[in-house]
Amino acid sequence: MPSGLQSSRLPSSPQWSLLGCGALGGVFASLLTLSGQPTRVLLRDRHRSTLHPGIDFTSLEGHTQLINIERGFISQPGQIKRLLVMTKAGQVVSALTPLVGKLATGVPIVLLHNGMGIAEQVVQLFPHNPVIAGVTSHGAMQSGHFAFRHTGKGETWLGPVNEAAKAHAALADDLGAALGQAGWDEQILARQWQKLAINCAINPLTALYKLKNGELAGPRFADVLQQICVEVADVMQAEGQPTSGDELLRRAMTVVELTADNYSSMYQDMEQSRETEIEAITGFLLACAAKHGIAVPVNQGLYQAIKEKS
Ligand code: KPL
Repeated sequence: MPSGLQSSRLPSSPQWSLLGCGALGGVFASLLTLSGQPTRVLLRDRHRSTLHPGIDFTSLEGHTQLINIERGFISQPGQIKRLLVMTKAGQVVSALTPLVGKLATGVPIVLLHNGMGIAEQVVQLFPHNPVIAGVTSHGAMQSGHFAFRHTGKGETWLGPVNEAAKAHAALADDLGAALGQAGWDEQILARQWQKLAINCAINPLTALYKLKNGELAGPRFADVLQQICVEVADVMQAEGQPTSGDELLRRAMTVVELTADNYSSMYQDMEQSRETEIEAITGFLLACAAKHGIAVPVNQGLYQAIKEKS
């Protein structure tokens, strides 16, 4: 059963090590630090020679402050007590691989990225660690070198990927103390699918047409959004996730409204010439569709268009 959303503040907690300091990683690192929880960012070794100022963090209310944050490097990670992985989906495995053999058994690994199909690979890499999957609807933007803006307050849900992770529901309480809301849900797979559906609907279209999320509410996108959602619903049903195209469309349009002024992460990635998460989002959907022999032509077309433009 899902637990309620938590926002309790715990007196002291083990240090968070954050892997991946992009827009969302930077915002989470800032919010965790501001909540008084010991936090550091783990950078890749190629960043050793780069200048690392403090984090220039702009809150939802528009207040900017400089946050001093401890840094470590992946080749010499020191003692990791709990690991929060916030790299892009496509970089999770390569970022974690150098930590194989260096992470103590039992250290929880929390994965917070868009898309699906990655957590299973992490369980194979770290068979003796609790692996936790998360979904979040917080909005974030990177506005410069180590400069991050929190652009939307959302919910965060965590849940176990493997058996060992089931003992770590308290991680959601600590995240909740920093983010305002976070909850633990044993059925995290269902939430991952719901988020995947929203990402399939919003991310490729906003990236291809260079739109803010809210612009998808216009009448010219009504048909394509409905087709995307019907195809995703077909695949979800085949995967044992009961839903309908209408339900997914309603959820996607709610997010379009709530994040109307935001640029999707895929839009931001394309603008910055970064690798997008299309493989873990639409690519994952296409792989599941192929497994069940389901045609998903609209999502297929969007996948190809993003690949060609990237
Ligand atoms: O998760 C998102 C993203 O941009 O990746 C959405 C929900 C679409 C919000 O922008």
